[in-house]
Amino acid sequence: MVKVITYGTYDLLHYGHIKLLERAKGLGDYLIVGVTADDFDKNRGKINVQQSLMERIEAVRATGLADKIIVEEYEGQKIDDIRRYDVDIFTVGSDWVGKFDYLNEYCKVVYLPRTEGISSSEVRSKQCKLRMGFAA
Ligand code: C2G
Repeated sequence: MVKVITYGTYDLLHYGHIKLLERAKGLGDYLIVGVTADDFDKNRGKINVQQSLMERIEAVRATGLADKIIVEEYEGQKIDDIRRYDVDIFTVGSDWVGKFDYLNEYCKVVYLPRTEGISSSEVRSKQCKLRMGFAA
């Protein structure tokens, strides 16, 4: 059985995330998704996250693509997870090309092309414009 792992914040889950998860699942037989804890995101500079960890986990669960969902809480956890779950493939979007090459020591690393034209920031800003539109 080929085990695949991927990580993300998955704030305001959109089709870019879903396409990534679908392709990650397609790389193997069993997909583990690591959802970032709120503090972990703050520490890595992601301060605009709108949804709580539980909401983001629930959104990933609802896709039906994850066989297992875990929480990413600390720097260096990826290596621990790959060992703990006996992972064969680590994958993430192409916005991270090169950043996770160090994991090649532990498993295969695959960068999947990012979906163009959609991001959590865009969804957040559209939400904001919509709210302002209603208020006007
Ligand atoms: N993604 C994508 N296309 C988009 C937006 C995101 O393929 N238009 C991918 C990202 O490359 C990532 C996943 O969807 O693989 C989740 O994206 P984010 O929630 O933005 O998470 P990210 O900050 O990339 O965290 O330890 C955390 C991970 O390293 C990745």
